[in-house]
Amino acid sequence: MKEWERLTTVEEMEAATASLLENGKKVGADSWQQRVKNQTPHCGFGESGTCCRICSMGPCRITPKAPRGICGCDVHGIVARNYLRFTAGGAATHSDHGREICHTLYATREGGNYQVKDPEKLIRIAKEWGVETEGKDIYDLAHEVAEMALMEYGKPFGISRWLSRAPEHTRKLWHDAEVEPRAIDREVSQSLHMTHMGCSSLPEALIRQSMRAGLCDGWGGSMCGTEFSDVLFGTPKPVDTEANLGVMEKDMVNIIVHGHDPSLSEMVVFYAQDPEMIALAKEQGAKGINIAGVCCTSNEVAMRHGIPMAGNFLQQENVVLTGACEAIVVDVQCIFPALGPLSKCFHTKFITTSKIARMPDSEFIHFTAETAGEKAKAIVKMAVENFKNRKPELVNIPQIKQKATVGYSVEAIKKCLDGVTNSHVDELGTLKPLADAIKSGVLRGAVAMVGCNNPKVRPDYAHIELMKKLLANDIILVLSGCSAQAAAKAGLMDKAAAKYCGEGVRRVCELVDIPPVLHMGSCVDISRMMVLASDLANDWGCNISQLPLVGCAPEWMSEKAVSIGNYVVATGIDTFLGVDPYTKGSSEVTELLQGETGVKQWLEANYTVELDIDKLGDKMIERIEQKRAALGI
Ligand code: BF8
Ligand code: SF4
Repeated sequence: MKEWERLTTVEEMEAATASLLENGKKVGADSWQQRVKNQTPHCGFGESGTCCRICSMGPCRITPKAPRGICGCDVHGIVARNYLRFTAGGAATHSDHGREICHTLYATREGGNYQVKDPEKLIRIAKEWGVETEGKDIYDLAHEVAEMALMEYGKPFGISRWLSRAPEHTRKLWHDAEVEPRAIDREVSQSLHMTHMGCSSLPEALIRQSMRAGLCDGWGGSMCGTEFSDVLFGTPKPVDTEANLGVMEKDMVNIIVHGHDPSLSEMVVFYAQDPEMIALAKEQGAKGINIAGVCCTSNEVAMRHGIPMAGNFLQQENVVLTGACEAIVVDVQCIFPALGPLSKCFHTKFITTSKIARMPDSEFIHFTAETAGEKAKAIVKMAVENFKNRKPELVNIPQIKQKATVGYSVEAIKKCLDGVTNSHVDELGTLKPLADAIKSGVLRGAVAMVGCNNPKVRPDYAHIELMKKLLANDIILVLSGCSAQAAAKAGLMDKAAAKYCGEGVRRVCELVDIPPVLHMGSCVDISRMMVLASDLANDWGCNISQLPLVGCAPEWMSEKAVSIGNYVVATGIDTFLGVDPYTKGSSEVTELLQGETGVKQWLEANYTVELDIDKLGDKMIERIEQKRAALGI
């Protein structure tokens, strides 16, 4: 086993958290660590998915003595309905984020708040969608494509436009399994219809729709989110940054951006660099303005601007507990309502900006595309003017941080590979060198590791330990979401970390000049991974399900994660979970998701749920080796 001495350990991160919790105690702050204690043990019915409350004859809870709900629904129907509703929640959330981005694209204009930063990508997508681009003003084109994208949400006929990016074989599987997503809103809405009292209770039908609802996210709403964010704000390319709480600056105004939609964070980042605002910060006694991120918003601005990452999901309270956070500015998703009362214990301004995520104890500054500039400036000003209210005796910034190189969009990965091999075949490059490295065994395979933190798993430990184990076994990683931030905090996104990996990973990293784990972005950016897998299968000449590639979400917690899991599986990629998705109460649903006769038969991949993290790693390695053996490599 190689030494990983350059890494920040989970123990060091936990020690930092402990010292911050002490800080919190001084002001009577609550914490998730305490609330977990209050909430455990969790309800066994909820955990196994066997409680139904979709009509007011219930709630019905299934036990050996009461094997059916009042309407007669059995445990399998109840578990499957709950699973589909969970998926629909996630698909709706990602897709609505994507919709907001489409609206932002529609609001672009020359010299306006929002502009087209990557016109080449816009033209590429327009051509993909059969739009005439010749001689067209780029903003006219942006509006036309944005409107087409918005129609994807509610078009009455046809299937998602984005499906044409998938290999022929995958599309046929989707068609034959009747899971091709149609309009995005239709799949979400139909999922709710199917799970209404007195509709579907047949597990197979509910799990098929769960796949379809997932696909409308990954190959629909999320893909809109990713692709048009690139058009608006630039397609990520490798950029250096830093990660962990040590990125907060004692002598500067610290503004934390948190949430998901880059439309907000991009503008806040822009106005934090405004000379007028910097001068104001200096007037207040600060050395300047420091922006850092939490959760997926952090991934977005790190990938495009190198903005440092203060932390991931279960670190969001920590940024306030430092006593050095002037403002935490949020939009949507994964925001703890706890931030309201917590910020009141400090001088921190908790600023909510979206009508979708309203919270008590916050200051609401409604942010829209039309008013983005003035609102972002007002937010930055509010933070700057709050610097003087800081209580120096409460300032405690743990001095831990690591260097990271982030920004590996599919385009960037291809460019890095091209740089080495000179195999430039077309405008967009090729993944052939990656395929060759895997075929030759220099790399054994790849893992897409994604997802959240969850107090049910020791935070970040599963992510980091699994990554180390896979890297030692010459398996390369692509990451997104809070998993990516776990890696960055540990130091695994520092190119220097390559030397601790297996011989093959080390050689590839040094040759291509990449870190051993590649940051592909936020959770909507898992759509990038779907494109990567599709292109790799095409360049390889095999099906996606044959590739020595698996997905993994060891610490997942959100509905979005289940929606993601479903579209990753439905795309032909076996997916490994470290937290149970509330399905263990039904043997039939478990078989459909994890066995050989459900999704595996329809879509050539399935789930593995394994709560022992070491075994989870072993199972992934075993699956990758099985795929290699089946390919004869
Ligand atoms: O969408 S990984 S905790 S921040 S849900 Fe949330 Fe999970 Fe983080 Fe981004 Ni994704
Ligand atoms: Fe109970 Fe059936 Fe109503 Fe669910 S739908 S709460 S199982 S009666």
